Amino acid sequence: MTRTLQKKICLLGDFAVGKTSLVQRFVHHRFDEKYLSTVGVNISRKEILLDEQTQLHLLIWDLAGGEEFVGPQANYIKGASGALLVCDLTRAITLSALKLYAADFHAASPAASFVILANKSDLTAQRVLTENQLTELADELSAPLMMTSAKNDDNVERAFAMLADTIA
Ligand code: G3D
Ligand code: MG
Repeated sequence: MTRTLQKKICLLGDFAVGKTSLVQRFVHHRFDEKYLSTVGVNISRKEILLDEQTQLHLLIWDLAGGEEFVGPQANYIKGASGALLVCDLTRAITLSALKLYAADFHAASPAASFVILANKSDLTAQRVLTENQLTELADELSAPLMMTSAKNDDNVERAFAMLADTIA
């Protein structure tokens, strides 16, 4: 006997940290070098086999840039079971912004889980965020942390799978 769960997750993070690229990589197995600014909300669907009995249908909500995030009453964070909090290793400000996203999200969905993604790990020469800064936020939010590269397909599948495991 199999059971099917359906869960909504959101991607949160500042403009251009790589949210859409991560979803593209995870859902479609590709990375689009061409820049496509997200307008509004994109909803993608992905089926994950959690174990032999359980199939998870993930509804992945990819939000527009940080400046369009309108707080806990926003429909797109309502009903979400979890969120990927994405920062860009080459821009320090994108890490501090995650506290605000986490607070708004938590206010709307107190039981929801987070996984923090430090994206663009391929850009080693431009990296500014330190291990300490990252683990400090991870400790504060009690959330796991993963270094990802949507470009090189590094840890992307594992990051989504980690969130899927915690919400299922
Ligand atoms: P957003 O959805 O968070 O706004 P996007 O971010 O997915 O649109 O990505 C913003 C820019 O970062 C894009 O580049 C994209 O190609 C790039 N990017 C995303 N993920 C990675 C990554 O892991 N490594 C590298 N090197 N670049 C990445 P442009 O140049 O088009 O702005
Ligand atoms: Mg986007």
